[in-house]
Amino acid sequence: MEYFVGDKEYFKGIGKIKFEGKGSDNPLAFRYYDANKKIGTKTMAEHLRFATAYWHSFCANGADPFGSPTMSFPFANKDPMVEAMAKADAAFEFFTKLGTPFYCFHDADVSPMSDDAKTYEQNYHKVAAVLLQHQKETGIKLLWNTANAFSHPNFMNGAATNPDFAVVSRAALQVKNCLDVNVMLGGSNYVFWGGREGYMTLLNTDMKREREHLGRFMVMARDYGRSIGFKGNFLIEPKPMEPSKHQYDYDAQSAIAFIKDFGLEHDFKCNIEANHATLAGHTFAHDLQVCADNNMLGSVDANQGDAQNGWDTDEFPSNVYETVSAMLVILRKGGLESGGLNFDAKRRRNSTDLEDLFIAHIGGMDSFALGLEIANKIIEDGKFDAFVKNRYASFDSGNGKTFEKGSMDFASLAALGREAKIVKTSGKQEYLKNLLNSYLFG
Ligand code: XUL
Ligand code: CO
Repeated sequence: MEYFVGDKEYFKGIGKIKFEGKGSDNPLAFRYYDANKKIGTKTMAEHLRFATAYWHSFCANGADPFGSPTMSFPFANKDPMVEAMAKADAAFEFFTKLGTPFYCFHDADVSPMSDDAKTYEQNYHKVAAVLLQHQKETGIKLLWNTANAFSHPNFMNGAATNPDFAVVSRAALQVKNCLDVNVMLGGSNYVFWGGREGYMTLLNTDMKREREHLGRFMVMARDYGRSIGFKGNFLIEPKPMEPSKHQYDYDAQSAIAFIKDFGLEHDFKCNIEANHATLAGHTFAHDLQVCADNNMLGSVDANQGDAQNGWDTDEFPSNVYETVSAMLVILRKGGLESGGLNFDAKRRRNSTDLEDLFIAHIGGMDSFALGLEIANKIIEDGKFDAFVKNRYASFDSGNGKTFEKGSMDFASLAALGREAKIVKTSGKQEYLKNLLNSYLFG
C-alpha cells in the first residue's frame, strides 16, 4: 500500500520498495531484505524491526561546520508549524514506501522549538496528534522518542548535569513532554542520550555532583513515566565524547554501572550505537555483547563509522562483516524483543538526490538482512559455538567446575597451581577468521 495524505505526494516517482532478489540491478529494490522470509521461527521483519530516524532523514540538510545546506526538502515552508505538519505527511509516506515498521524522533525534529516553554509544549502536542493519526492510518509504530536537550544554547553547559538548576528544570520540562507524547503514541522505549551530559574541563566542573544530578533526574523521570502508564524500557545511549570532551555514559560498561549505581536496573537498558562503540575504542559487537551478558540489550542505533576518521560519521551500515558480528550477538541473546534497528545514519552531504534517501536505507536494510541470514547459518551449524565451548572445557568437570561453582578456597586453588601441567593451546584466531569468511563468501 502506498500512503500519502490527500493528493500531495512528496517522493514522486518512487513507489513501494519491493524485494527483487540477488539478480536485480534496480537500485530502488531490495536484493536481500525479504520482509516475510522466515529465518528460523521469525520473519526477517520480526527479527530486524527496522526504524527510520526522523532527524537524519527529514531534518539534516547537509550543513556542516564548513558549508551551508546542500539538500532541499519538498515539504519546506516559511511557517515552521506548516512545515512540521507537511514533514510528518512526508515522513509517513517515506516509511510506508520503504517499509520500515518503526520510527524514532527528538521533540525538536517533529515540531518547532521555542524559547517560550508554553509555545514549545503547544507545538509539540499539536504535531503529536497528527503523528498519532498517521500511525493509526499506516500501522507504523514509535520505537522511541527522546528530548533534544543539547542543541539549544540553554544547554551549552549541560542539561540534567547543568550547574544551574534553572536549566535542569527546563530539561525536565522537555523530558516530561516527551514522555507524555510517548505514552499517547504507544512508544516501545524512551531514550536518554546525553551529548552535553559531560564536561570539557575539571577546572570548572564538580563531576561527582553532576553525575549524581543525572542519576536523580533519571530516577524522577522513571517515576513520572511509570505514573502516567509508560510500560516500555528506558534506554541510555552511551557515547564517549562529541560534543562534550568527557561524557558520563562513555560506553555500555559505564552506562550499565551508572544504571546499577542509581538502582535503575529494573527499568533501564542500553541503546547501543555502532559508531559510538567504535568512538569508545570498542567494536560494535563488543558493546552489544556487554549488554547481552548483563541483560541490558534494549535497542540498537544501526550505523557505521569510518575506519580512518575519529568522529561520529553516522554512515549507513554497508559492512556486512560488522552486521554479521552484530547479528550473532543479537540472535544468541534471543533477539531484540521490544527494541529495533534504528538507522541513526545520514546520507553524505553530496548525496543530494531525493532518491538517495531511499537508496541509503535500502543498503542498510540489505546489509542487516545479509547479516541476519549469515549469522543464523553460523549458529545453526554450531562450529564456532562448539569451538568456544571446547576452549573452556577445563571448567566443565573436576576442579575447574568446583572453582566455577564457588566451592573452592583460594589457597586450594593456588595449591593446584603448584602441580598444574600447562599445555600450550592455540587460540586459532586465523583459522576462525578464515571460517567466518567461508560463511560470508562461500
Ligand atoms: C548522537 C546520537 C543521537 C541519539 C538520540 O550521536 O546518536 O542522535 O541517537 O539523541
Ligand atoms: Co544515536
